[in-house]
Amino acid sequence: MEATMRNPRLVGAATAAALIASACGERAPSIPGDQTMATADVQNAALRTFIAPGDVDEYYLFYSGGHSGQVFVAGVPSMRHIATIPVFTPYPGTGYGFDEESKAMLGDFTWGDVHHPAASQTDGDYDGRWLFVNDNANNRLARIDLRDFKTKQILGPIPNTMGNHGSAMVTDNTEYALVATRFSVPVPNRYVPVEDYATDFKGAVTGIRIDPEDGTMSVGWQILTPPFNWDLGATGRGPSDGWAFWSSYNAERATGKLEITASQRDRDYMAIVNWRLAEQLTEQGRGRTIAGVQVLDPAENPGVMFLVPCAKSPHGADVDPSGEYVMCSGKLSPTVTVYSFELLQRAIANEDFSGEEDGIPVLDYDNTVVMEVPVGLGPLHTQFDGRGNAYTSLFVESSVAKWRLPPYEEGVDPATIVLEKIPSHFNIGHLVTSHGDTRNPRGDYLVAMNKLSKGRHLSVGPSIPESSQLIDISGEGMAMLYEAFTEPEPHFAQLVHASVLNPIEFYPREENTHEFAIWEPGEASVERNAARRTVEAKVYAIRTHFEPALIQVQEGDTVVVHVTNTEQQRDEIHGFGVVGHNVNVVIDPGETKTLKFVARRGGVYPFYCTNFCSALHQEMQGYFEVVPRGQALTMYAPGGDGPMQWERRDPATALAAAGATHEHAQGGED
Ligand code: K7E
Ligand code: CUA
Repeated sequence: MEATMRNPRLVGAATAAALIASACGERAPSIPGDQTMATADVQNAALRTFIAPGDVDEYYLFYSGGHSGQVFVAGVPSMRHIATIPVFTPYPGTGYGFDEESKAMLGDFTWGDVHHPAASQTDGDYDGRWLFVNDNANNRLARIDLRDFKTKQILGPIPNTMGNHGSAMVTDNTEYALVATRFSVPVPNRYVPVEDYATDFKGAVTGIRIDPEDGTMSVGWQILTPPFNWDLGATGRGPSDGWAFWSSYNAERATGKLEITASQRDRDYMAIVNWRLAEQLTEQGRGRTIAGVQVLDPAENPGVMFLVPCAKSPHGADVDPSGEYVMCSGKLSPTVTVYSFELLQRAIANEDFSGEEDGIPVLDYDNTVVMEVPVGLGPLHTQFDGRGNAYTSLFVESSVAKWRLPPYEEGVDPATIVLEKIPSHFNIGHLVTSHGDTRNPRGDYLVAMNKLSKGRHLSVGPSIPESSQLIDISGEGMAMLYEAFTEPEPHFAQLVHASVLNPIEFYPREENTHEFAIWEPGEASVERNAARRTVEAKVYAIRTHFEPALIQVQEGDTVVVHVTNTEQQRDEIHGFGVVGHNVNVVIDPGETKTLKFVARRGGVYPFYCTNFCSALHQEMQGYFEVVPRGQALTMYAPGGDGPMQWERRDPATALAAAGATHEHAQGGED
């Protein structure tokens, strides 16, 4: 034990038991990197984060996978990775993007850029139904069903939208997911020289309507905006319910060297959008139809949108749990600008305007701001603990600042508002607290998602993982607990208490509505249409075989296979991979999936179960006989038309085999 403690490289990887056993060492162990934790802190951190084998975590952390196009799921406090949910990117691990159903959802794209997951809410708190995630790259929004952790819908590309970054945030009762453009383009998109950017390019804010029953997304309304770059937004709650807020950079309407040209002004804008009014105006037909969407021009629809100046080149916009305070982090200003919603409304009512942009009133700054909180360098995003505190990520300072929310006493020294800082390693982007963007933050954990981990892990060459650090915020002071690494690249996350979710363990057979599902081996079939050169098969899958195990087709045939995994038991997943044909579908218990390929080359090609399912998993295989052109098929009637004939397995033998391996694989549990 002593030897372990002396080797700083091993301390981070040591088990809690080892750390506790060696707790009485005299010197504090150092954690790799620049951070030194006292022995007592290490012990506390180990105890807080150690989840014994067989125990489960308290929270789900859903963090976006950035340009990997996925969502990662980890347990908190252990930070153990539990699942990857593919959304915009094919993922052979779950067969996503290989079956016809998910291929259709992905369309022509094989990647997306996921930044901001938003968990559905009821009465302003997570309800565990859906997770909406944006695609910054291809202007889409996806819905993941939290009942089975699967992507169910990809909406888009959303019309009149370029770069869906300011997205997704859901309204208090998930009436809408709101999205906004990062890039501006001519609307409708056509060629206009970029030198006409300031006058002829437009951004847009869009309300994506969510069906309250099944979560189906559709484009509701759209507001055309000046060509600012909308960064990120937040929805109102309580007094600010019905409103939404977005930060923007490039109030200069500049192009070219944006790092200079878009950083000229001392202030950019926050947008204040009355989404309920946008909904009403759209119902009244006040929009112009562009690319099939009702688009509102805010100049012609007063009241739908306002602007207010905010700290220079802001990044995040956030709303506190009460809904009374709205804030904008000034990336290039060491402050968070805090507004009172009441003062914003008063300025709107009194027409207390200091200017306008393309007919959109700009509210007076001084009469709406409560405080410029001097949080530190490079503030990006803010979350809350429900005890009156806010936590802002400081990219440049590589730390998290904890500060006090208003109301403030008269003449308060702004410096005293900032209570504490804790270093993060390094260059933190987003942070998330438990239920941190709801009415009821839980105030126990904070996860810092850092952008530049710079080797706080075993070296894996130049392509470096991202670091996420778990911070305890339950006490007076913040305490670093744990550090985990992921593939690129988490931006925002949702930290949802496990009690909110109730995922299924398998798909009940009665729910399977797939047209070609089968539940008995006798229903398995292979049909060839000689004239159309197609073969369509219904395949039955169960431990430890496919029925049929041999499918004969003719070279050049288009082959469609519907595979049903007839298991009704947790974790009995089967795959169907076809060697040499770039096909692998994975079918969960009770699920049916369709795969399709063209049998281009004569020969014999195995198919096999790709998901280890039982002691006889390796035996779960079969063959495609691809009979060369001009050679007669032998398993069909002359002419190669109609049903394929084969000798079916004796169901009794099959069941016995399945039962035997079942016991072996499951240790007798049923
Ligand atoms: Cu700050 Cu796209 Cu929300 Cu990344 S964004 S960090
Ligand atoms: Cu079925 Cu492996």
